[in-house]
Amino acid sequence: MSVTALAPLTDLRVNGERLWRSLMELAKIGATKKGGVCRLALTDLDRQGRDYFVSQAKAAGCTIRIDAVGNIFARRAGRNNHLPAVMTGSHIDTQPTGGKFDGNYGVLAGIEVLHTLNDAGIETEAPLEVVVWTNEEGSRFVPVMMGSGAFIGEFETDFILAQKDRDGISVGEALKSIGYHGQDRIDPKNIGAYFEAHIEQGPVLEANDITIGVVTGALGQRWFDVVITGSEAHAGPTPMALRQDALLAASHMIQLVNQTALDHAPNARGTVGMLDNYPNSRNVIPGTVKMSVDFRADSDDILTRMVENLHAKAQEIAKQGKVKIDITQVVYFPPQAFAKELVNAVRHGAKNIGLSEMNVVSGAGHDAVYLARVAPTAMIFVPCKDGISHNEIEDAKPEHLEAGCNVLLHAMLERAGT
Ligand code: HGY
Ligand code: MN
Ligand code: MN
Ligand code: MN
Repeated sequence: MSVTALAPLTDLRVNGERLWRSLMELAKIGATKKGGVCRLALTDLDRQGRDYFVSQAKAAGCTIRIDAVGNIFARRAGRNNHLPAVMTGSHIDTQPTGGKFDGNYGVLAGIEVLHTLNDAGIETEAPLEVVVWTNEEGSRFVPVMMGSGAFIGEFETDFILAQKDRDGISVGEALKSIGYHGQDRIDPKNIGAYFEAHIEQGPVLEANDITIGVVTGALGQRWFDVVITGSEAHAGPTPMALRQDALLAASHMIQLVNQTALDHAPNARGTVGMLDNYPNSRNVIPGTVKMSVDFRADSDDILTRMVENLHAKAQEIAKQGKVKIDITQVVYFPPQAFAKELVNAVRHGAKNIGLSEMNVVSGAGHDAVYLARVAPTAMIFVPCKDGISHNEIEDAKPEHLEAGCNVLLHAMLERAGT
């Protein structure tokens, strides 16, 4: 982008209290007894959260556009609106036992940047956009990072609208029911830069007493649905040798997923997060088990080797248990490095503000992973308490959230020009 970025207004700072207040306001929508948030994608609670974001964005002087998969683009005009927008954002859908900050922080930090610029009467050369991406979590609907993936063309819109949750409700039906099935077409090639602020969701920053994580990239991920088919039978008369016990086979698969990750240490991850046992009756030998597999690694080759091992060993488990094991891939994206020029802008931004910083690799997936395929992209991490996330006790310090938002402000200003 050929904008001569003037020296950013280095003493400009966001209003940390206003940011914290907005986070606590949003956290009320889907608040759980343990202090977390359950706001699953495209539920009525997600609608309420979206409505809150739109009201905040409009109050900050933005125009709103919504695309066909419900991504919300809040746009603050610049002097030259033909320039590609400088974009930030994240997600407001949460895990069932989610926290106040995962995703929500990146969205409201973007709004806080706009409020700060408005208060200071600053007009940027390029327009700015704050985005809420649909269904980043992949908890109710797969694939994960659904909205940003559709936006950059990783998924066809019709494919996404047809995806169903466990109750058979499609994304298209859910979007219509919450009134966020948009028609606007936003060009993914017209983005000058994308920044995403996020809590680290791991222990590294806190353990090193560092305020800003300069995110150099994110692990690759491959998710699978596994269906194990045995045969229901009576738990009493059926001798052990004659059983086709799907849950016993699942127990071996769980061990296999765990061991495969351990065998590819130190940056490989393997998790079975979801398991449905059928018929789930005390005195019936389980006939069917449906389970998830979440593999992650910092190299595509390692991911490939982990998956090959999974398939090979699963067939041995199937043979031994006289069951059938079907493995279907539902998510795949390779490890993603972020743009050096933007990663450096985040680092310099932190240093200019006098904040401690260090390089980190994200173990979590983020919408930034897909945006990095169409625009220069970088992420800003801040610590979270005990590195815990995807847990209702997720917590973060107001001063860290404010610091990350200041880095976001200056990184966006530098890119957009004033
Ligand atoms: O699974 C992830 O990495 C993200 O939280 N969706
Ligand atoms: Mn997140
Ligand atoms: Mn998450
Ligand atoms: Mn995520």
